[in-house]
Amino acid sequence: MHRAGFVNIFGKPNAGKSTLLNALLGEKLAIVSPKVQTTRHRITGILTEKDYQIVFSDTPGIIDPKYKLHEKMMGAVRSALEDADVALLLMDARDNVEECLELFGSLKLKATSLLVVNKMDTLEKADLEKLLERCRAWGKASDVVAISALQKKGLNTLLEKIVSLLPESEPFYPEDTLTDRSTRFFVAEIIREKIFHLFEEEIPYHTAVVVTQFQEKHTLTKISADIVVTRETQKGIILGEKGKSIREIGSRARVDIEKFLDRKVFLELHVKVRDKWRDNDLYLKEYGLI
Ligand code: GDP
Ligand code: K
Ligand code: MG
Repeated sequence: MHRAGFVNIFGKPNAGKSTLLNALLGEKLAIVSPKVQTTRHRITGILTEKDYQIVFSDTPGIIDPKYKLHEKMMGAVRSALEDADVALLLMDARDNVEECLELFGSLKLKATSLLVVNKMDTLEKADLEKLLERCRAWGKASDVVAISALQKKGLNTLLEKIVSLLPESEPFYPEDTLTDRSTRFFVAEIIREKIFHLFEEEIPYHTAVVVTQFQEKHTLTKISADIVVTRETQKGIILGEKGKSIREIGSRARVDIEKFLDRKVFLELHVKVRDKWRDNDLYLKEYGLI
């Protein structure tokens, strides 16, 4: 019998959704950083084995609709909620368990769910046992699983439980499909990840990355990208003294893009100022955010 279905990963910012998706797929699909709200888009990763295919989605963290961008992100969370076969409710083992369970309960899920306690590596055995007992007593999920996405522990058990909850179905995608996202999208995400790693506080949240040129030449791929910010002062910060910062973004990003494409890359970055891009539908559309 062949099973196939859609599985969405929910959880508060920093629960480890992107790390889990990457661990399950074995590729760096979703960017990971310790900052909240790193993930702006739904990212799909497809795991195909002989007798099952799972289409995973990482959803943006659940947050306040403060800007238009946030409203769109909430829309993505809701649409993910509605079309999953199985929802993974992911919590950080160190978070307040009652708050997490209340949040998950408030989603009023119709889909079958698995309560997944991530970061089990951070707790002592006895504390973990106590936490799992509380989670089992909750009763709103089909099952409870403890994992460490970072250390790749408990993932096989998690996969077995997911598969057992999927409907009988033919695969949805050809077996060699890893994602429904374009290469350009991943390139932009890799550049955005470097900005998250290099700059403090506000800057990354005011930044979008758009790949403007992607050309496969004979021995290398030539890529140009715009880093879009909202103010001149931010442009100055991204550039850095004598262009030092943007060169650093470029060289770090190039290393990862070359790994991702398995090709030599020539990367050119430009900074553009676009006042209030986060509140402008046209820009959001251009950046693929809506
Ligand atoms: P997301 O916001 O839910 O997508 O979370 P990320 O995947 O970006 O992870 C947030 C942070 O938690 C990163 O610093 C990860 O390295 C860390 N993290 C994720 N999974 C684990 C885990 O199993 N154990 C530990 N100790 N840290 C983890
Ligand atoms: K994060
Ligand atoms: Mg994420």
